[in-house]
Amino acid sequence: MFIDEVDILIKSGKGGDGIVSFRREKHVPLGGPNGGDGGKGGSIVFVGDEGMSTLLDLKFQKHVYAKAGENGMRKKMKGADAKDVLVKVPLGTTIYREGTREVLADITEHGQAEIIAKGGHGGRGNTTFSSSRNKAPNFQENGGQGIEMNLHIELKLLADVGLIGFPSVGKSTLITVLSNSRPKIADYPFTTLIPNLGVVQVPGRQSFVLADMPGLIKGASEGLGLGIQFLKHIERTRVLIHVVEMSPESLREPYEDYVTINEELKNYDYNLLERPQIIVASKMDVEGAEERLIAFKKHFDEDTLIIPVSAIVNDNLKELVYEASILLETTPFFYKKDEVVDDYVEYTYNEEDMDFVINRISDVTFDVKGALVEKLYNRANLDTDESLTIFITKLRKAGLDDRLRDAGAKSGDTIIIMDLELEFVE
Ligand SMILES: Nc1nc2c(ncn2[C@@H]2O[C@H](COP(=O)(O)OP(=O)(O)OP(=O)(O)O)[C@@H](O)[C@H]2O)c(=O)[nH]1
Ligand SMILES: [Mg+2]
Repeated sequence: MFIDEVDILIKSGKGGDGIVSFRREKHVPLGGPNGGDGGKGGSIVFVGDEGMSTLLDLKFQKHVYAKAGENGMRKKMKGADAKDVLVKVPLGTTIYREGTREVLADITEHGQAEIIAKGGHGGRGNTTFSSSRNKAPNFQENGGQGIEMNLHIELKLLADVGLIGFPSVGKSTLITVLSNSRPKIADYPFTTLIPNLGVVQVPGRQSFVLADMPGLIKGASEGLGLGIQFLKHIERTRVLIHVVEMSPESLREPYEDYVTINEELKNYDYNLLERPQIIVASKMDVEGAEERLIAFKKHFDEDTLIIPVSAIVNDNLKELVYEASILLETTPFFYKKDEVVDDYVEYTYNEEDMDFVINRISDVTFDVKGALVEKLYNRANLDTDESLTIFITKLRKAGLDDRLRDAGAKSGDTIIIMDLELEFVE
């Protein structure tokens, strides 16, 4: 089954909490702190895998969770880090944040790894907090929260060259003889239902990825047949091999075939017709093919390159592969005409997003929220005065006082931060 769109839920692991613990030894009345740090939570990492060509695995998985880091332990022992969860996807996979459609990653290379949800950091144990001023801190830090996110994932296969043409003209047979791909072909016309990719080796030149597409029929660009569903997979190809059957068994007229397919490409909105095409006259071993080829050629001028081939008797295939690789070298990448760069927001982690949001809820009361506040709050264990002081000091260092003043706060006003009620002191 070929799946090119899925929605999944991912959740990275929470970091392990640091702990408070003190050394207890016989004959030593006051042991020092020995609470260990928590381990890191597992991240969710997407990795490009050239061996894959569908998002089928994710379709069934529905959600991907990473484990939490272990809590710290006594004797300064750090909790174990949780393993990152690697999600393998085919090249050409784009990962969007569901809803906003923000692009989180575009996977185009084998082995390319993108952290989509980072695991929470491990919280510090009280050992880490001991200092000359405070030799016996009785507070710790909780691990950072994991990130939960709904993702929309889309696949547009990455191939350099695409095979197009009517059904049964010999596209799958070609990819089989030209590449390492082994799609299903039977003696009876076995229609390709999903795109296949194969790597074509070109002696002395760069190899390229060839895509075998389901056959197109008239009306494909309007959704007839498998057409539109798969046309998008040739959006990223740079060169098209347009296969036109010369065997009289096809019962259609080769030039009409050629025009019909080009018409479909034109009606599809990804500039597909602007891609350079290599016209391949297929099944030249069949009787009567030569005559049809001569008639076909009359519609073109002398310079048009038409390569007559037979996949069955291996005729002219080297030339075809060579021409394709030459064309590839001189052809730029194509983009959709109306591809608006604006709705394609590259995801970058921005420190400023982690700021304060201050709301004046009465004349003398201010509510402080924001990603930074939440992050620090989740990390702090606010049971002790000491950790409360640390929490507030961190907020002040991040510029909270200035922001409160900008919002109109005066000495003596009430500041609400999560479930804390504090007084603003100038
Ligand atoms: N005589 C001859 N038959 C061929 C040649 N290439 C393919 N065929 C036959 O044509 C039939 C269709 O070939 P496929 O490769 O499945 O055609 P396709 O273009 O992939 O068809 P769809 O997947 O339906 O679009 C098969 O029976 C092949 O054996 C050739 O060069 N010569
Ligand atoms: Mg096929």
